[in-house]
Amino acid sequence: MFDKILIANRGEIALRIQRACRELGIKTVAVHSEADKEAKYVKLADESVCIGPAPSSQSYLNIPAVISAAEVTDAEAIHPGYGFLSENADFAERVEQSGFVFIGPRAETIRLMGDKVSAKDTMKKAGVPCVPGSEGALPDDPDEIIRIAKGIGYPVIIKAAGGGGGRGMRVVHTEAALIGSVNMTKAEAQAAFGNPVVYMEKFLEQPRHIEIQVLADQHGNAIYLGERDCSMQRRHQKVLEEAPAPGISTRLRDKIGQRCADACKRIKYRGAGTFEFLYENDEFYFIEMNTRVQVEHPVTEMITGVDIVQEQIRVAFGEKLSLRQKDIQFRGHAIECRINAEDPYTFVPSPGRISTFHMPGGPGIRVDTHAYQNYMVPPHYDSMIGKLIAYGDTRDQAIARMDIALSEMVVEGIKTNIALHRDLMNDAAFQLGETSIHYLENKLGIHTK
Ligand code: MV4
Repeated sequence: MFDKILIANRGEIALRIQRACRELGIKTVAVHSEADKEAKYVKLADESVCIGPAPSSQSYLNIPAVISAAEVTDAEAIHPGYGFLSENADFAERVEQSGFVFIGPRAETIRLMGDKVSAKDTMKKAGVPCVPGSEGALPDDPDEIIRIAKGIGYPVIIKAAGGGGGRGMRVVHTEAALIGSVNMTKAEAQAAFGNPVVYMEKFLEQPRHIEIQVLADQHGNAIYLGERDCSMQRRHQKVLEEAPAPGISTRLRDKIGQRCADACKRIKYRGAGTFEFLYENDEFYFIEMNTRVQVEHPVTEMITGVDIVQEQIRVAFGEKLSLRQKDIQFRGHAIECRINAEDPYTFVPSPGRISTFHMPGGPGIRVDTHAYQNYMVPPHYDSMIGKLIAYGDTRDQAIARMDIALSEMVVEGIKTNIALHRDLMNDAAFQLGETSIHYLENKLGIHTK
């Protein structure tokens, strides 16, 4: 196994990766910005290197600084976590060219999935069901674009190949608005991503956002770890996630899961990955693939017992997956609430010093956080200060345990979204598992306007 890994990230995921390394007997190097000098995971790491000033552009996104830190500490591999450099193909390439192992897929896979047109084309060919739409990029000829939209049927959505995660999209309801919208999306895509390529899909009105977790090794093995429902979101920021997704049958899970695992084998995928789908009228439609570990991976760990981060490290080292598909059993239900330093209803960030910090406990409760009493939440980064995960034999038990855990949780000195999560645990539609990607924004609209 690796002797030493550099963790190119911060916050709760830096701590999470460090814990996985410890259990595997691997030494850790923390890299940090000047704003994160006092962080818990920096103190707990075997070694640490300051890689730059607070702004992430000068520290966590500074590729030469990260690679130099690996060189001076003699680390063998780099774990990128999520966000920052985790889906940067150029970074993955430079890590490997410098003689380190990138804990993630090959650079070429990251590049393929980063372009949403090539990602969709690849998955369609691999037998993964996709949203009906244009065959690849839209052509320049307006008449042809009009013909494609007619074939799909309105409403349609125009998406940028370089976008993803909700950036660079436009819904079109009528033929009269089509060409103007395409041209506007192309111009925005060029400005934002340096790539004017756009494609077209049928616009699904009330879908759920359900994703499939996969793991693949370098020996041709790939498995799926079931799905997560991430529909509860606001402005493309997930608020809570759960596994399994309410109402998905074992048969449908196995069918879509196997398609994803087979696609991984076909493209020689390596590591952990997530297939994002829109789910409507009992059908899955692929939209994008994430080539990193995700924030919400713990809900899958809770219902499968698989340590996803340890598996990432093992397969990066070249080991075979420690589990076969038949070893994977889905048991119980897990919910994750993202705890953010923000106003619970305006969502305005609320950095500052945490004066009081009490975490909940008890059966089925897991807390992944780097925060502590007197911790200063820096204003420079994402506002997530931790994740509260509740497991139960049933969804109702997981909700009840989450509500109790939230009631025990005390975070003072900054604002948090704990009150919003309590509200959601007691929301009738959430309790019935009857929500869509638009549910939270509609609910908040009614309460705040
Ligand atoms: C869509 C869609 C409806 N129809 N595609 C937004 C993020 C990006 N990953 C894809 N997104 C969407 N694509 C079709 N054909 C609606 C969304 C969407 C969405 C998707 C997942 C989670 C939250 C969302 C919020 C608004 C829109």
